[in-house]
Amino acid sequence: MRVKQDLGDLAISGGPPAFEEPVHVGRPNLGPREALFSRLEGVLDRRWLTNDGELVHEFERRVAGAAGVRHCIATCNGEIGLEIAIRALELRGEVIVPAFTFVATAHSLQWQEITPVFADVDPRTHVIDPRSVERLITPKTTGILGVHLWGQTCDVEALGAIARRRGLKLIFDAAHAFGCSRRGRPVGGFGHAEVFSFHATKFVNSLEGGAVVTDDDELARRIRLMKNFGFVGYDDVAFVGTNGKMNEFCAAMGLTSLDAMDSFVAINARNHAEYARELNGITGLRLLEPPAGERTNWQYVVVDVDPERCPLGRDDLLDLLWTENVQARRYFYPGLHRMEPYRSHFPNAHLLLPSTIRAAAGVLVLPTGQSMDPEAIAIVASVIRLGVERADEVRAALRVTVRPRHPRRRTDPESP
Ligand code: T4K
Repeated sequence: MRVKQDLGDLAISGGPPAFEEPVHVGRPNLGPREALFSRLEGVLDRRWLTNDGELVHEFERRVAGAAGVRHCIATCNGEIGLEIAIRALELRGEVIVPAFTFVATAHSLQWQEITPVFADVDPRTHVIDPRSVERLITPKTTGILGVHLWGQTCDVEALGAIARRRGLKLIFDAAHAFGCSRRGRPVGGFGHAEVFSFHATKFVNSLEGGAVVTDDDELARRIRLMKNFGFVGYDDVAFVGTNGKMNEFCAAMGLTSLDAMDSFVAINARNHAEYARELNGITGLRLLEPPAGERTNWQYVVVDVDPERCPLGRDDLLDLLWTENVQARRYFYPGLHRMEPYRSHFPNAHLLLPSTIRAAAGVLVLPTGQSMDPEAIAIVASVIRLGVERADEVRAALRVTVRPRHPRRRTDPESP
Protein backbone atom coordinates (compact mmCIF):
# COMPACT_ATOMS: atom_id res chain seq x y z
CA MET A 1 0.00 0.00 0.00
CA ARG A 2 1.71 3.15 -1.18
CA VAL A 3 1.07 6.44 -2.88
CA LYS A 4 0.89 6.11 -6.68
CA GLN A 5 3.28 8.45 -8.43
CA ASP A 6 3.49 7.33 -12.01
CA LEU A 7 1.27 5.85 -14.66
CA GLY A 8 3.22 2.59 -14.39
CA ASP A 9 2.21 2.30 -10.70
CA LEU A 10 -1.45 2.01 -11.56
CA ALA A 11 -3.24 -1.33 -11.66
CA ILE A 12 -4.41 -0.56 -15.22
CA SER A 13 -0.71 -0.55 -16.18
CA GLY A 14 -0.15 -3.90 -14.55
CA GLY A 15 0.89 -2.67 -11.10
CA PRO A 16 -0.57 -4.15 -7.92
CA PRO A 17 -3.79 -2.49 -6.76
CA ALA A 18 -3.33 0.27 -4.18
CA PHE A 19 -5.15 -1.82 -1.56
CA GLU A 20 -5.08 -5.57 -1.20
CA GLU A 21 -8.61 -5.71 0.19
CA PRO A 22 -11.59 -3.67 -1.04
CA VAL A 23 -11.90 -0.29 0.66
CA HIS A 24 -15.60 0.42 1.20
CA VAL A 25 -17.48 3.70 1.39
CA GLY A 26 -19.89 2.33 3.99
CA ARG A 27 -17.42 0.46 6.23
CA PRO A 28 -19.16 0.45 9.62
CA ASN A 29 -17.70 2.30 12.60
CA LEU A 30 -17.50 0.11 15.68
CA GLY A 31 -17.80 1.25 19.28
CA PRO A 32 -15.99 -0.46 22.16
CA ARG A 33 -16.51 -4.22 21.88
CA GLU A 34 -16.48 -4.91 25.62
CA ALA A 35 -19.37 -2.51 26.14
CA LEU A 36 -21.29 -4.16 23.31
CA PHE A 37 -20.71 -7.68 24.60
CA SER A 38 -21.70 -6.70 28.10
CA ARG A 39 -24.96 -5.21 26.82
CA LEU A 40 -25.62 -8.35 24.76
CA GLU A 41 -25.05 -10.52 27.86
CA GLY A 42 -27.60 -8.39 29.68
CA VAL A 43 -30.15 -8.93 26.91
CA LEU A 44 -29.65 -12.69 27.09
CA ASP A 45 -29.77 -12.71 30.88
CA ARG A 46 -33.02 -10.78 30.93
CA ARG A 47 -34.49 -12.89 28.13
CA TRP A 48 -36.13 -9.79 26.79
CA LEU A 49 -35.14 -9.65 23.16
CA THR A 50 -37.52 -7.21 21.52
CA ASN A 51 -40.89 -5.43 21.98
CA ASP A 52 -39.98 -2.27 23.87
CA GLY A 53 -37.02 -3.63 25.77
CA GLU A 54 -35.02 -1.54 28.18
CA LEU A 55 -32.11 -0.96 25.79
CA VAL A 56 -34.50 0.34 23.14
CA HIS A 57 -35.90 2.76 25.71
CA GLU A 58 -32.42 3.90 26.65
CA PHE A 59 -31.52 4.31 22.97
CA GLU A 60 -34.66 6.39 22.42
CA ARG A 61 -33.87 8.65 25.39
CA ARG A 62 -30.33 9.26 24.16
CA VAL A 63 -31.33 9.93 20.56
CA ALA A 64 -34.07 12.32 21.71
CA GLY A 65 -31.52 14.09 23.92
CA ALA A 66 -29.02 14.45 21.09
CA ALA A 67 -31.73 15.69 18.71
CA GLY A 68 -33.20 18.08 21.27
CA VAL A 69 -36.76 16.73 20.97
CA ARG A 70 -39.38 15.37 23.37
CA HIS A 71 -40.07 12.12 21.52
CA CYS A 72 -38.03 9.46 19.79
CA ILE A 73 -39.55 6.24 18.51
CA ALA A 74 -36.91 3.73 17.48
CA THR A 75 -37.69 1.63 14.41
CA CYS A 76 -36.22 -1.41 12.69
CA ASN A 77 -34.76 0.79 9.93
CA GLY A 78 -35.03 4.25 8.42
CA GLU A 79 -37.34 3.34 5.55
CA ILE A 80 -39.98 1.85 7.88
CA GLY A 81 -39.58 4.92 10.10
CA LEU A 82 -40.40 7.11 7.11
CA GLU A 83 -43.37 4.95 6.13
CA ILE A 84 -44.84 5.08 9.60
CA ALA A 85 -44.32 8.83 9.99
CA ILE A 86 -45.93 9.42 6.58
CA ARG A 87 -48.90 7.27 7.54
CA ALA A 88 -49.30 8.79 10.98
CA LEU A 89 -49.35 12.25 9.39
CA GLU A 90 -52.10 11.03 7.06
CA LEU A 91 -50.29 12.06 3.90
CA ARG A 92 -51.97 10.96 0.69
CA GLY A 93 -52.29 12.04 -2.93
CA GLU A 94 -48.98 13.68 -3.86
CA VAL A 95 -45.96 14.50 -1.74
CA ILE A 96 -43.04 16.55 -3.04
CA VAL A 97 -39.57 15.01 -2.62
CA PRO A 98 -36.16 15.74 -4.12
CA ALA A 99 -35.21 13.63 -7.13
CA PHE A 100 -31.64 13.41 -5.86
CA THR A 101 -31.72 11.12 -2.83
CA PHE A 102 -31.58 7.45 -1.89
CA VAL A 103 -34.50 5.55 -3.37
CA ALA A 104 -35.98 4.80 0.08
CA THR A 105 -37.22 8.39 0.31
CA ALA A 106 -39.58 7.94 -2.64
CA HIS A 107 -40.37 4.29 -1.97
CA SER A 108 -41.63 5.11 1.52
CA LEU A 109 -44.40 7.06 -0.21
CA GLN A 110 -45.00 4.86 -3.24
CA TRP A 111 -45.24 1.78 -1.01
CA GLN A 112 -48.39 3.42 0.41
CA GLU A 113 -49.64 4.44 -3.01
CA ILE A 114 -48.80 8.08 -2.43
CA THR A 115 -47.23 9.69 -5.49
CA PRO A 116 -43.76 11.17 -4.99
CA VAL A 117 -43.42 14.29 -7.13
CA PHE A 118 -39.82 15.15 -7.88
CA ALA A 119 -38.41 18.56 -7.09
CA ASP A 120 -35.00 19.78 -8.15
CA VAL A 121 -32.10 20.41 -5.77
CA ASP A 122 -29.75 23.23 -4.98
CA PRO A 123 -26.72 22.74 -7.25
CA ARG A 124 -24.18 23.46 -4.49
CA THR A 125 -25.64 21.67 -1.45
CA HIS A 126 -27.76 19.02 -3.23
CA VAL A 127 -30.75 19.56 -0.93
CA ILE A 128 -34.29 20.25 -2.15
CA ASP A 129 -34.82 23.66 -3.76
CA PRO A 130 -37.84 25.43 -2.20
CA ARG A 131 -38.55 27.33 -5.45
CA SER A 132 -38.89 24.04 -7.27
CA VAL A 133 -41.21 22.76 -4.52
CA GLU A 134 -43.52 25.74 -4.83
CA ARG A 135 -43.92 25.18 -8.57
CA LEU A 136 -44.99 21.55 -8.11
CA ILE A 137 -47.83 22.06 -5.64
CA THR A 138 -51.22 20.94 -6.97
CA PRO A 139 -54.62 20.43 -5.30
CA LYS A 140 -53.52 16.83 -4.64
CA THR A 141 -50.37 17.80 -2.71
CA THR A 142 -50.53 16.97 1.00
CA GLY A 143 -46.92 17.27 2.08
CA ILE A 144 -43.27 18.02 1.50
CA LEU A 145 -40.61 15.46 2.34
CA GLY A 146 -37.20 17.17 2.42
CA VAL A 147 -33.91 15.29 2.71
CA HIS A 148 -30.91 16.63 4.62
CA LEU A 149 -28.60 15.04 2.07
CA TRP A 150 -24.98 14.43 3.12
CA GLY A 151 -25.91 16.07 6.46
CA GLN A 152 -26.41 19.41 4.71
CA THR A 153 -29.66 20.75 6.10
CA CYS A 154 -32.58 21.76 3.92
CA ASP A 155 -33.75 25.35 3.88
CA VAL A 156 -36.21 24.48 6.66
CA GLU A 157 -37.31 28.11 7.05
CA ALA A 158 -38.39 28.49 3.41
CA LEU A 159 -39.97 25.04 3.33
CA GLY A 160 -41.77 25.75 6.62
CA ALA A 161 -43.18 28.98 5.20
CA ILE A 162 -44.42 27.19 2.06
CA ALA A 163 -45.97 24.39 4.12
CA ARG A 164 -47.79 26.84 6.41
CA ARG A 165 -49.02 29.00 3.56
CA ARG A 166 -50.26 26.05 1.48
CA GLY A 167 -51.57 23.93 4.37
CA LEU A 168 -49.08 21.08 3.85
CA LYS A 169 -47.36 18.70 6.23
CA LEU A 170 -43.58 18.97 6.38
CA ILE A 171 -41.35 16.05 7.22
CA PHE A 172 -37.62 15.47 6.86
CA ASP A 173 -35.66 12.42 5.86
CA ALA A 174 -32.71 12.97 8.19
CA ALA A 175 -31.05 9.62 7.42
CA HIS A 176 -27.71 11.39 6.91
CA ALA A 177 -28.05 14.12 9.48
CA PHE A 178 -27.97 12.71 12.99
CA GLY A 179 -25.63 14.95 14.99
CA CYS A 180 -25.91 17.87 12.55
CA SER A 181 -27.31 21.30 13.25
CA ARG A 182 -28.92 24.21 11.44
CA ARG A 183 -28.50 27.73 12.79
CA GLY A 184 -27.33 26.14 16.01
CA ARG A 185 -30.40 23.91 16.44
CA PRO A 186 -29.90 20.16 16.22
CA VAL A 187 -31.56 18.30 13.38
CA GLY A 188 -34.56 16.48 14.84
CA GLY A 189 -36.99 19.24 15.74
CA PHE A 190 -37.71 20.62 12.26
CA GLY A 191 -41.07 20.13 10.52
CA HIS A 192 -43.72 17.81 11.94
CA ALA A 193 -41.25 14.94 12.26
CA GLU A 194 -37.77 13.90 11.19
CA VAL A 195 -36.48 10.39 10.53
CA PHE A 196 -32.97 9.11 11.19
CA SER A 197 -31.29 5.99 9.84
CA PHE A 198 -28.91 3.97 11.98
CA HIS A 199 -28.06 1.48 9.25
CA ALA A 200 -24.64 -0.22 9.44
CA THR A 201 -23.25 2.25 6.91
CA LYS A 202 -24.26 5.31 8.95
CA PHE A 203 -21.67 6.94 11.20
CA VAL A 204 -23.69 5.89 14.26
CA ASN A 205 -25.20 2.50 13.63
CA SER A 206 -27.45 -0.05 15.26
CA LEU A 207 -26.78 -2.73 12.62
CA GLU A 208 -30.17 -1.95 11.08
CA GLY A 209 -32.27 0.76 12.67
CA GLY A 210 -33.96 4.09 12.46
CA ALA A 211 -35.91 6.55 14.56
CA VAL A 212 -38.73 9.03 14.18
CA VAL A 213 -38.30 12.15 16.28
CA THR A 214 -40.87 14.85 16.93
CA ASP A 215 -42.09 17.38 19.47
CA ASP A 216 -45.72 16.61 18.66
CA ASP A 217 -47.15 14.54 21.54
CA GLU A 218 -50.16 13.16 19.66
CA LEU A 219 -48.14 12.32 16.57
CA ALA A 220 -45.59 10.51 18.73
CA ARG A 221 -48.35 8.50 20.39
CA ARG A 222 -49.74 7.38 17.03
CA ILE A 223 -46.30 6.49 15.66
CA ARG A 224 -45.48 4.48 18.77
CA LEU A 225 -48.69 2.47 18.36
CA MET A 226 -48.29 2.09 14.60
CA LYS A 227 -44.84 0.59 14.87
CA ASN A 228 -46.39 -2.15 17.07
CA PHE A 229 -49.27 -3.26 14.81
CA GLY A 230 -51.56 -0.53 16.22
CA PHE A 231 -52.00 -2.30 19.58
CA VAL A 232 -53.31 -0.07 22.37
CA GLY A 233 -53.61 -2.95 24.85
CA TYR A 234 -53.13 -6.71 24.82
CA ASP A 235 -56.41 -7.27 23.01
CA ASP A 236 -57.19 -3.99 21.36
CA VAL A 237 -56.00 -2.53 18.09
CA ALA A 238 -56.72 1.14 17.30
CA PHE A 239 -55.74 1.29 13.61
CA VAL A 240 -53.64 -0.33 10.93
CA GLY A 241 -50.09 -0.72 12.10
CA THR A 242 -47.01 -2.62 11.11
CA ASN A 243 -44.06 -4.28 12.75
CA GLY A 244 -41.49 -1.52 12.85
CA LYS A 245 -39.87 -2.36 16.17
CA MET A 246 -36.19 -2.15 16.92
CA ASN A 247 -34.86 -5.20 18.78
CA GLU A 248 -32.56 -5.28 21.80
CA PHE A 249 -29.43 -6.43 19.95
CA CYS A 250 -29.77 -3.52 17.57
CA ALA A 251 -30.31 -1.14 20.49
CA ALA A 252 -27.19 -2.58 22.17
CA MET A 253 -25.19 -1.83 19.05
CA GLY A 254 -26.80 1.58 18.76
CA LEU A 255 -25.99 2.53 22.36
CA THR A 256 -22.41 1.35 21.97
CA SER A 257 -22.15 3.39 18.83
CA LEU A 258 -23.55 6.44 20.63
CA ASP A 259 -20.90 5.99 23.34
CA ALA A 260 -18.25 6.44 20.64
CA MET A 261 -20.08 9.06 18.59
CA ASP A 262 -17.70 11.91 19.43
CA SER A 263 -14.70 9.88 18.38
CA PHE A 264 -16.40 8.88 15.09
CA VAL A 265 -17.08 12.54 14.34
CA ALA A 266 -13.48 13.46 15.17
CA ILE A 267 -12.15 10.75 12.85
CA ASN A 268 -14.49 11.80 10.05
CA ALA A 269 -13.49 15.45 10.50
CA ARG A 270 -9.81 14.53 10.35
CA ASN A 271 -10.42 12.43 7.23
CA HIS A 272 -12.31 15.25 5.56
CA ALA A 273 -9.46 17.66 6.26
CA GLU A 274 -6.98 15.15 4.81
CA TYR A 275 -9.04 14.76 1.65
CA ALA A 276 -9.31 18.55 1.37
CA ARG A 277 -5.52 18.83 1.60
CA GLU A 278 -4.72 15.94 -0.72
CA LEU A 279 -7.28 16.80 -3.40
CA ASN A 280 -6.53 20.50 -3.34
CA GLY A 281 -5.75 21.94 -6.76
CA ILE A 282 -6.92 18.97 -8.85
CA THR A 283 -8.62 20.49 -11.89
CA GLY A 284 -12.39 20.18 -11.96
CA LEU A 285 -12.90 18.61 -8.52
CA ARG A 286 -14.91 20.22 -5.73
CA LEU A 287 -15.08 18.69 -2.28
CA LEU A 288 -18.47 19.47 -0.74
CA GLU A 289 -18.01 21.34 2.53
CA PRO A 290 -20.56 21.34 5.34
CA PRO A 291 -21.91 24.76 6.32
CA ALA A 292 -19.43 26.74 8.39
CA GLY A 293 -20.20 27.15 12.08
CA GLU A 294 -22.65 24.23 12.27
CA ARG A 295 -22.27 20.87 13.93
CA THR A 296 -21.90 18.10 11.40
CA ASN A 297 -21.08 14.38 11.40
CA TRP A 298 -18.78 14.52 8.33
CA GLN A 299 -20.29 11.17 7.37
CA TYR A 300 -19.90 11.44 3.61
CA VAL A 301 -16.90 12.62 1.64
CA VAL A 302 -18.55 13.91 -1.51
CA VAL A 303 -16.56 15.10 -4.48
CA ASP A 304 -18.22 16.81 -7.42
CA VAL A 305 -16.44 16.10 -10.69
CA ASP A 306 -17.20 18.94 -13.08
CA PRO A 307 -17.80 17.40 -16.53
CA GLU A 308 -16.87 20.70 -18.19
CA ARG A 309 -13.56 21.15 -16.42
CA CYS A 310 -12.22 17.82 -15.20
CA PRO A 311 -10.05 16.14 -17.86
CA LEU A 312 -11.15 12.67 -16.70
CA GLY A 313 -14.88 11.99 -16.44
CA ARG A 314 -16.53 10.94 -13.18
CA ASP A 315 -17.28 7.41 -14.40
CA ASP A 316 -13.71 6.90 -15.59
CA LEU A 317 -12.47 8.07 -12.19
CA LEU A 318 -14.84 5.61 -10.56
CA ASP A 319 -13.56 2.75 -12.71
CA LEU A 320 -9.97 3.74 -12.06
CA LEU A 321 -10.55 3.72 -8.29
CA TRP A 322 -12.21 0.31 -8.44
CA THR A 323 -9.21 -1.16 -10.25
CA GLU A 324 -7.20 -0.02 -7.23
CA ASN A 325 -9.71 -1.69 -4.89
CA VAL A 326 -11.21 1.62 -3.79
CA GLN A 327 -14.93 0.99 -4.02
CA ALA A 328 -16.06 4.61 -4.37
CA ARG A 329 -19.75 5.15 -5.15
CA ARG A 330 -21.70 7.50 -7.37
CA TYR A 331 -24.58 8.04 -4.95
CA PHE A 332 -27.42 8.83 -5.92
CA TYR A 333 -27.03 8.20 -9.61
CA PRO A 334 -29.04 8.38 -11.85
CA GLY A 335 -31.69 10.27 -9.85
CA LEU A 336 -34.99 8.82 -8.76
CA HIS A 337 -36.75 10.01 -11.90
CA ARG A 338 -34.69 7.44 -13.81
CA MET A 339 -35.55 4.51 -11.56
CA GLU A 340 -38.66 2.39 -11.81
CA PRO A 341 -41.52 2.83 -11.29
CA TYR A 342 -40.87 6.58 -11.38
CA ARG A 343 -39.23 6.57 -14.79
CA SER A 344 -42.41 5.12 -16.31
CA HIS A 345 -44.71 7.32 -14.22
CA PHE A 346 -42.90 10.55 -15.16
CA PRO A 347 -41.10 10.09 -18.49
CA ASN A 348 -40.58 13.85 -18.83
CA ALA A 349 -39.49 14.59 -15.26
CA HIS A 350 -35.93 15.31 -16.35
CA LEU A 351 -37.09 18.50 -18.06
CA LEU A 352 -37.62 20.09 -14.64
CA LEU A 353 -34.53 18.65 -12.94
CA PRO A 354 -31.38 20.27 -14.38
CA SER A 355 -29.51 20.42 -11.06
CA THR A 356 -30.43 16.84 -10.19
CA ILE A 357 -29.07 15.66 -13.53
CA ARG A 358 -25.90 17.68 -13.01
CA ALA A 359 -25.42 16.37 -9.44
CA ALA A 360 -26.05 12.77 -10.50
CA ALA A 361 -23.46 13.16 -13.26
CA GLY A 362 -20.78 14.59 -10.98
CA VAL A 363 -20.90 12.99 -7.54
CA LEU A 364 -18.23 10.61 -6.37
CA VAL A 365 -18.41 9.46 -2.74
CA LEU A 366 -15.10 8.44 -1.19
CA PRO A 367 -14.44 6.17 1.79
CA THR A 368 -14.18 7.65 5.26
CA GLY A 369 -14.83 6.58 8.86
CA GLN A 370 -12.80 4.54 11.29
CA SER A 371 -11.25 2.27 8.67
CA MET A 372 -9.58 5.18 6.86
CA ASP A 373 -6.48 7.03 8.00
CA PRO A 374 -4.35 9.82 6.51
CA GLU A 375 -2.02 7.35 4.80
CA ALA A 376 -4.90 5.54 3.06
CA ILE A 377 -6.45 8.87 2.07
CA ALA A 378 -3.18 10.05 0.54
CA ILE A 379 -3.14 6.88 -1.57
CA VAL A 380 -6.75 7.30 -2.72
CA ALA A 381 -6.02 10.93 -3.60
CA SER A 382 -2.84 9.98 -5.45
CA VAL A 383 -4.85 7.68 -7.72
CA ILE A 384 -7.35 10.46 -8.43
CA ARG A 385 -4.60 13.02 -9.07
CA LEU A 386 -2.77 10.70 -11.43
CA GLY A 387 -6.01 9.88 -13.22
CA VAL A 388 -6.80 13.54 -13.80
CA GLU A 389 -3.24 14.55 -14.71
CA ARG A 390 -2.78 11.67 -17.14
CA ALA A 391 -6.40 11.61 -18.28
CA ASP A 392 -5.85 10.65 -21.94
CA GLU A 393 -3.62 7.68 -21.19
CA VAL A 394 -5.81 6.53 -18.29
CA ARG A 395 -8.97 6.75 -20.39
CA ALA A 396 -7.37 4.73 -23.15
CA ALA A 397 -6.11 2.08 -20.73
CA LEU A 398 -9.51 1.82 -19.05
CA ARG A 399 -11.18 1.20 -22.40
CA VAL A 400 -9.05 -1.82 -23.21
CA THR A 401 -8.48 -3.36 -19.81
CA VAL A 402 -11.26 -2.50 -17.41
CA ARG A 403 -14.55 -2.39 -19.21
CA PRO A 404 -14.32 -5.90 -20.70
CA ARG A 405 -13.10 -7.38 -17.40
CA HIS A 406 -15.67 -5.80 -15.10
CA PRO A 407 -18.87 -5.46 -17.10
CA ARG A 408 -21.05 -5.53 -14.00
CA ARG A 409 -19.17 -3.04 -11.86
CA ARG A 410 -21.75 -0.44 -12.67
CA THR A 411 -25.01 -0.55 -14.51
CA ASP A 412 -26.55 2.32 -16.39
CA PRO A 413 -30.28 2.63 -16.87
CA GLU A 414 -31.52 3.81 -20.22
CA SER A 415 -31.61 7.54 -20.69
CA PRO A 416 -33.08 10.09 -20.20
N1 T4K B 1 -33.06 8.00 3.23
C1 T4K B 1 -31.81 8.21 2.81
C2 T4K B 1 -31.43 9.57 2.31
C3 T4K B 1 -30.86 7.18 2.86
O1 T4K B 1 -29.59 7.40 2.42
C4 T4K B 1 -31.24 5.93 3.36
C5 T4K B 1 -30.29 4.84 3.40
C6 T4K B 1 -32.57 5.76 3.80
C7 T4K B 1 -33.46 6.82 3.72
C8 T4K B 1 -33.08 4.46 4.34
O2 T4K B 1 -32.49 4.13 5.59
P1 T4K B 1 -32.40 2.55 5.99
O3 T4K B 1 -33.74 1.94 5.74
O4 T4K B 1 -31.30 1.92 5.17
O5 T4K B 1 -32.07 2.62 7.46
C9 T4K B 1 -26.51 1.94 1.67
C10 T4K B 1 -27.32 1.67 2.91
O6 T4K B 1 -27.82 0.34 2.93
C11 T4K B 1 -28.47 2.62 3.10
O7 T4K B 1 -28.87 2.54 4.46
C12 T4K B 1 -28.04 4.04 2.82
N2 T4K B 1 -29.13 4.98 2.87
C13 T4K B 1 -27.39 4.13 1.46
C14 T4K B 1 -26.92 5.54 1.15
O8 T4K B 1 -26.25 3.30 1.44
P2 T4K B 1 -26.28 0.62 -0.56
O9 T4K B 1 -27.25 0.04 -1.50
O10 T4K B 1 -25.26 1.54 -1.08
O11 T4K B 1 -25.59 -0.53 0.32
P3 T4K B 1 -24.36 -1.48 -0.02
O12 T4K B 1 -24.76 -2.85 0.39
O13 T4K B 1 -23.90 -1.27 -1.41
O14 T4K B 1 -23.26 -0.99 1.02
C15 T4K B 1 -22.62 0.25 0.89
C16 T4K B 1 -21.15 0.10 1.15
O15 T4K B 1 -20.90 -0.24 2.49
C17 T4K B 1 -20.47 -0.99 0.32
O16 T4K B 1 -19.21 -0.47 -0.10
C18 T4K B 1 -20.25 -2.12 1.29
C19 T4K B 1 -20.11 -1.42 2.62
N3 T4K B 1 -20.60 -2.17 3.77
C20 T4K B 1 -21.94 -2.36 3.89
C21 T4K B 1 -22.44 -3.04 4.96
C22 T4K B 1 -23.92 -3.24 5.11
C23 T4K B 1 -19.70 -2.69 4.69
O17 T4K B 1 -18.48 -2.51 4.54
N4 T4K B 1 -20.19 -3.37 5.76
C24 T4K B 1 -21.53 -3.57 5.95
O18 T4K B 1 -21.94 -4.17 6.96
O19 T4K B 1 -27.14 1.38 0.55
